[in-house]
Amino acid sequence: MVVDILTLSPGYFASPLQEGLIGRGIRQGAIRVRIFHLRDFTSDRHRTVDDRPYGGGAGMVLKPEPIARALKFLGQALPGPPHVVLLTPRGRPLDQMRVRELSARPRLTLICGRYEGVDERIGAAYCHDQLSIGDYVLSGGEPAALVVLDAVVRLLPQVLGSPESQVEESYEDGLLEYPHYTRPRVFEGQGVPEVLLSGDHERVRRWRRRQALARTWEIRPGLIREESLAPDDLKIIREIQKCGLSDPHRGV
Ligand code: 6GU
Repeated sequence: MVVDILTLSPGYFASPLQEGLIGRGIRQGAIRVRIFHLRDFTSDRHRTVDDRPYGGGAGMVLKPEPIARALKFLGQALPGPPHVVLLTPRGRPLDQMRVRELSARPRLTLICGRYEGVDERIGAAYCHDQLSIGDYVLSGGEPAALVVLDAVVRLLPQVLGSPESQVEESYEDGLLEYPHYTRPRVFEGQGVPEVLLSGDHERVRRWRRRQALARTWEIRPGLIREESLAPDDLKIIREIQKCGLSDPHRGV
């Protein structure tokens, strides 16, 4: 997979691309990441990338021409057209389903907007998608590009250490994950739920499912679509609705 990032802060990416799973993915050749400075695609003496908004108001707007030039250049540089994504707080919310779709693309181009905005005509004419990473405002799309990259890389099958057990991870089945414990058995007065020490795999499985459902119900009820729940899960949800439950030490 080849990911191209268009940015006004190319230095921003220097160390994140060397670290962790992204760094490993790059070293293993599972993914190639290329950083392009938008200023390199300007054509005036001052290398101008932004301008005042039509209609007035505060802030500056990223001019369309440098972005268009960069995208045309990238389109030529490699075979196969890239999937072009504009990162903006006004985009559709990123979720694991979109991450999965993105990770299946052979080529991805991420455009880092600045929060004042990118000229609307870029989104309209050049972008397949506009994505936001959450309901808050960042000063630029660069952190969002790293978020997308991290989430995508960990799904690439060639990346060593990308978990096989991804179905158990938060969001892969639409639920938040159950709580985890490791040694010591007592930490600052807090124990470990007895069921996890029981060695009874079926009880552990049921407890984890119940915890996942309870946590999701409490913290992110919007993630639970009752019509798509299995009968067993629905039964658990009904019980949680009646008695409330996510204390890990109660209930199996
Ligand atoms: Cl993608 N960009 C900016 N500037 N702010 C954001 C965002 C993106 N997603 C959430 N907030």
